[in-house]
Amino acid sequence: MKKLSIGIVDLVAKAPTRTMWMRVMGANFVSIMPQVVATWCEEQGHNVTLVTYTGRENLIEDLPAGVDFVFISSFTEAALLSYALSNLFRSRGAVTALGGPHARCYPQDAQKYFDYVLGFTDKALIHEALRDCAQHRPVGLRLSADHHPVQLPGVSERWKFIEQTLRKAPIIKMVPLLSSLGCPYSCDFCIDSSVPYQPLDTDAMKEDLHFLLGKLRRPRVAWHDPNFGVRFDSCMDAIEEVAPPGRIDFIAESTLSLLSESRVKRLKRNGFKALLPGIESWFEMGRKSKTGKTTGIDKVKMVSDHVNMILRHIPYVQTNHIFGLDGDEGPEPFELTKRFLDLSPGAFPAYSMLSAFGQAAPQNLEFQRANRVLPFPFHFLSNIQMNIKPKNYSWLEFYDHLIDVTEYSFSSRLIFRRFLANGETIPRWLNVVRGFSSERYGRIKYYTEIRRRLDTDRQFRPFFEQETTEIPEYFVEGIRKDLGEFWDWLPHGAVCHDPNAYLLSVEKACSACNIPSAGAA
Ligand code: B12
Ligand code: SF4
Repeated sequence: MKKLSIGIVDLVAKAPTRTMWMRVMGANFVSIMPQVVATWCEEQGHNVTLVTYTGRENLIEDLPAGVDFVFISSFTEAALLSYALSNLFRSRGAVTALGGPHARCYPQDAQKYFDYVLGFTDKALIHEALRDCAQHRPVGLRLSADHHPVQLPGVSERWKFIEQTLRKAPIIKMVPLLSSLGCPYSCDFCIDSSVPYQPLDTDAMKEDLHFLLGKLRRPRVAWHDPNFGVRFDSCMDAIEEVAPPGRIDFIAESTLSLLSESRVKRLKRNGFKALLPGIESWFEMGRKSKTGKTTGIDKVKMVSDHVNMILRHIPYVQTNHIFGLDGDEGPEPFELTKRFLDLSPGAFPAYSMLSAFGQAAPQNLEFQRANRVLPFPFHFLSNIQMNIKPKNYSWLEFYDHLIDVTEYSFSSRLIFRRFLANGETIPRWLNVVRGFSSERYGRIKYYTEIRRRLDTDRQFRPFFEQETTEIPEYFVEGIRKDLGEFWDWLPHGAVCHDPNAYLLSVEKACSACNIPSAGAA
């Protein structure tokens, strides 16, 4: 097979940016798969250049001239940048492929702009694409493995790609690892709601940790498992076997139901410094937070006790909450969140709006059937802009509550209380920087502007109320400004997408084989 020049671009940022938060933390938000794909390509003898884009790099100069094949890894919020880049590299003769969350969620749209759109990706799939290495236009080829790979290249094999990324992180340097894929829970809104839990080999995990201990004085590991610690004892046994207590710092996303006090103490002994449990709702998902059928203020108190217990042992706890769920009504969900913050001042709250990311979850079919999904440009879809019409709120009510709870959460008073409640220096200051930079000057500013325009911008209400699909100029202008020089490469029509493409594809498939489509996913 011909030796190819391969470029791999990991889009951590969605556009050029110089914010403090991205400067300090951007390089720590890289994905594992671009490094994995780079390793698989090199194994085949190809020349590989991996660029991690944190918003400051020169994407055109950093890839070699005359590159044959470009893989782009993109979240939906960076989809428009990825489309522009694909167009640019195609114009220079390259074949392009998209992978990552956007490719899994919106394959029908991405096919218009890429030669290949990859879903679940294993080594065989990458080899297949490279063997073919052909233009597929105007509609790209959709490829997917049956499931996630059963094994990934270890840290030693990925080291040169990891090391180049670590050099971009000025203060805090994290290495991403995985000990499992998928999840045994099935939260309706989640991309993993129907992906079976799949633990990875613990021997490989031990090798990774052992290798890191030989390379870094005090490694920091971010577990990218959707839900870390489902097989708690085998994971912790593996860590304890190779890493002396306190030699590695760990961060993990885990459900509250897995975090009993004895386990949290074991995590502490082994250097876990940050945990990100999902609370999601005060009225639903009790199994996940181990609160059973308890709801409302009683659930707030139970969860708060649990979170405070964790905070006694672990210095940084980010609690994940979702607003706009169909079960929510009136001011209560927002007020309960404020009470939770009063009771757990050390927790950093991360708010997501209910979002239907294309075909991420079967539940999205219901939203599409009910015609509740709005065609907000991808650039704004990052859990911050709700793209589903709320069931029990008008948009005005929803934004009023949202602004109120976010202002409360990131008021100087609460940022200060959080500072005092956090025990260690790095978590303390991270919370302050994040509170001011990304939340106060980022989110609150955005929500307030949307709310203001719902009253004053003549294009807003008709779009939000689904009387028109015409994207308000405010959003288009925002994209143009953000993308800068890449705007000129954005293919015609790419700002718009069909929010019901998933439903259409299911109905088409069902009519082709004559199976009734109700409930099909
Ligand atoms: C770990 C994680 C993070 C980590 C690490 C992020 C990262 N860069 O990987 C952190 C905490 C930093 C994070 C941040 C965010 N996240 Co996040 N995150 C996850 C999580 C829990 C696991 C993803 C994971 O690594 N899985 C393991 C990998 C191996 O599986 P996979 O992602 O499915 O990948 C498979 C294929 O997609 C493919 N593939 C993946 N990447 C690539 C790349 C190439 C080149 C190729 C060819 C193939 C390929 O191969 C894999 C194997 O089959 C998922 C939820 C979930 N349960 O999956 C959300 C998720 C991916 N995150 C999400 C979001 C929205 C965000 C944020 C925008 C949130 C925010 N507002 O800040 C940021 C964006 C960060 C960024 N731009 O990099 C959404 C993405 C939806 C979308 N369509 O964009 C998800 C799906 C959660 C959700 N809301 O449903 N996240
Ligand atoms: S527990 Fe987390 S990863 Fe698992 S299905 Fe629910 S939201 Fe997704």
